[in-house]
Amino acid sequence: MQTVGRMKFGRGQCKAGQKATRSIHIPRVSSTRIVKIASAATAVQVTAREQIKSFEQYKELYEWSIRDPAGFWADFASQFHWEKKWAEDHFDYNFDVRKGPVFVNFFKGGVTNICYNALDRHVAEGHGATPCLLFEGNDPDRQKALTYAETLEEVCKLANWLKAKGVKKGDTVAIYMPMILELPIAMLACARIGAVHSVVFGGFSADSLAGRMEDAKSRVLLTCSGVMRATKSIKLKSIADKAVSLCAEQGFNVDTVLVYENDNAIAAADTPFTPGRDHWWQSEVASMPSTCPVEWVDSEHPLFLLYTSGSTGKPKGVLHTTGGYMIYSAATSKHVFGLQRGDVYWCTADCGWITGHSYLAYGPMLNGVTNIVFEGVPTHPTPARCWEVVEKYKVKQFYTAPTALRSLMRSGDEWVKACDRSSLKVLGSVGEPINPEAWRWYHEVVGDSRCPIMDTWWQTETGGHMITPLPGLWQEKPGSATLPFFGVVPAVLDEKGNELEGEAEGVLALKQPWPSTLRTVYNDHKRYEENYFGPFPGYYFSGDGCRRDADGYYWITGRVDDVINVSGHRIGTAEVESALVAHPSCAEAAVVGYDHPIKGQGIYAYVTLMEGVGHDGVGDDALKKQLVAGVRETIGAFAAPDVIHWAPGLPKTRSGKIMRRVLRKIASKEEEQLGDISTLADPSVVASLVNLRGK
Ligand code: 6R9
Repeated sequence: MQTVGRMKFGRGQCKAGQKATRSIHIPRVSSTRIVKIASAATAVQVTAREQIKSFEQYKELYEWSIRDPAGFWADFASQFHWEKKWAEDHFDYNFDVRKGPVFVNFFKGGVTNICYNALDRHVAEGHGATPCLLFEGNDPDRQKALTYAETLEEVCKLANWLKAKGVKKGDTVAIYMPMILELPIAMLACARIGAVHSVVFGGFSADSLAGRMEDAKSRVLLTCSGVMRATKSIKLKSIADKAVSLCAEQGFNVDTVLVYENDNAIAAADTPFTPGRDHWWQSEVASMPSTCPVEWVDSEHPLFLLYTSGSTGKPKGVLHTTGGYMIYSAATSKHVFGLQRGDVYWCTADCGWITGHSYLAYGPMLNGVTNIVFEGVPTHPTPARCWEVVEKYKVKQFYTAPTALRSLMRSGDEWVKACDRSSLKVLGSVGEPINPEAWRWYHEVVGDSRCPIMDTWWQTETGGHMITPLPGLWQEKPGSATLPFFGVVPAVLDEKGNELEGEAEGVLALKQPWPSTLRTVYNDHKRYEENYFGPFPGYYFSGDGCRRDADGYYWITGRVDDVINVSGHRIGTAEVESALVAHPSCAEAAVVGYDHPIKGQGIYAYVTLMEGVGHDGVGDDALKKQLVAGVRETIGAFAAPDVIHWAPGLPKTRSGKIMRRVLRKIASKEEEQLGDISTLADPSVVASLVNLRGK
């Protein structure tokens, strides 16, 4: 592992692939950081509103998008409904903290509504009968379908219910639900009335849900009785109740809870219910009027909050706004997946993560496609499940995470080959670097060597794809996200913030805003500026390392901060450490990532016990179990450490800083490559830690 300044380079999966047929020159842009760019008055020959047919066309459009973002994005936005058009100088920004507060505006002066554009617009254009949402249950016999017109009615009913409960424009609404149709419906209902949704992934614990509701001041919570995931039932409402009590203990009252009865998992009779505060979805929402006027909002009106992990303990509430997010999620969905109205598209991500926001709830519906909402897991009842769903609905575009592919790949090719996948045209990957072996399996076995693979690099903060291939327009290389999308100007920086040209390795930063740039960290603009714009003034700092090869292709090498990526889920090591330290026997904890064959990275936790606990700082298996259970309780099951390593002492510098580099080497059994450890206060700690491996 290489060290650049304070930052560590993560796993290097960036083996050079085959030579690309063409190389691309990414134009440099002006270094002026405070800019106001008016729309170009020149007549435009090309447009990104149509399908893009050649690499030359991409290059032409890309150059336009960088030279004149205001004009380029206005052209794309013109196909949507705007109650009021944006101003001529709708785009301005400052990315340089030295010059004043960081801000980004797109489509300033414009007034619109994303729910209107995702639903009403299609109905108004005569596509109300097109299937919009297809539900595929955990149990393969459970399915449901809603057309665009029916989805609109459901959204309106819920929007009316929310209004009846006093939810107003700008209020935040927490959503803690499994992958059932009511989840995207709830998101759209909030957007319809200008409320800001804050979806909390159904795998999070009561503590995590409570922290998010409190931070966002969400007085209304939409939830569900429970869910079946494979053969396991999860009582979501019980967890939600605990979260509401935790909020009350902190003096914050969640006063309205709407509960959907998911009776195949947990019936109403088995669901805790507090009359007055709680309401049953099926009985109250169904009787609401099925039309609801749209709340027209300014382009920069907040659309949603989504909490994500960073290098410090407290998750950040990433805020996205309406107009820019709408246009960027629509544009990336359209071009990256080649979407056309009526296509059957399937993204396996949960709406609790950004992928489920941009590439399930919003982007695809803005394009009028048919979206599958999958409640289950890819291996239930058998590892053929995904391919059976592909065959059943004739899925054209399929978007999933490398961790799912690695686990399916292990189950053998026969599950895939037993199903008809001839409908597939485009395959996508997201969430973590895809190792070339999984890439090839995806391409050759799943896609029968016919379908291009879109390895999409992006983040909660970017709201949409940043670096990604476009189908068939240039040659992919297994493991590379390839080239930037329109409007995206990547830069590879050295540790001092110098931009590296040509072939280079460093940290990945972005030089100018794209429409769905995060606008702030909720209630903490200072943290936004320090975290994303502080490390390299003038740039958005991604937190990822990358390499650019001779063809200009980007290879993401993993996080360079204290964030680990487990099965595509971002987890802050500091969050796991504070959950471990909450155990009365734990004096100190240090968490690092290590290579895991299925999850990409696993969680490796070093634990120092309190004086008098265990023998010579070594505990027993029961204590390990308790520590792991504590993390499940505090964060959620997906953050449970894979390994607990007893650490009577941790490798610290004389100033008391833990040398995580050393811990990573010991976790990956590479202690012979420790490098210089002379700055350690007590170098003998290393040998004693190595001796305790597996204890
Ligand atoms: C969309 C999403 C973001 C982090 C990101 C990076 C990793 C995502 C990737 C990828 C390599 C890809 N990441 N896609 N790394 N190749 N195609 O996952 O958002 O949950 O915020 O995670 O995930 O490390 O910084 P989020």
